[in-house]
Amino acid sequence: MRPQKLNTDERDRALPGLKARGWTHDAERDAITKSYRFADFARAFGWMTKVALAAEKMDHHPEWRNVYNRVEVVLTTHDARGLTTLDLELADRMDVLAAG
Ligand code: H2B
Repeated sequence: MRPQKLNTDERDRALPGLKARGWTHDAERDAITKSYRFADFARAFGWMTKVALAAEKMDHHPEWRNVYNRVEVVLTTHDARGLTTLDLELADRMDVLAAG
């Protein structure tokens, strides 16, 4: 079973921690977004490669855009039309991998 869309309480509990780590909630899409900045393109793409492998294992994939050393990420669960625990997990993985 794929996780269900977070309810209001679950979302309100998750968001403060995410906001403290640089994530923003897009209420219209019920998505979280973050812009990562790395030293250069090689670091940015190296991180994307690690995230891609983790995402594939989770069968949960980011929407993202890379311009040189920046990666803009949007996480939401398309099947649920909003945030699920999969997005929280992937956000954690991304931040851990970005920390090195
Ligand atoms: N990624 C995201 N972000 N949301 C989904 O709903 C989703 C996904 N669904 N990756 C998965 C793949 C689904 O399409 C496959 C068939 O499991």
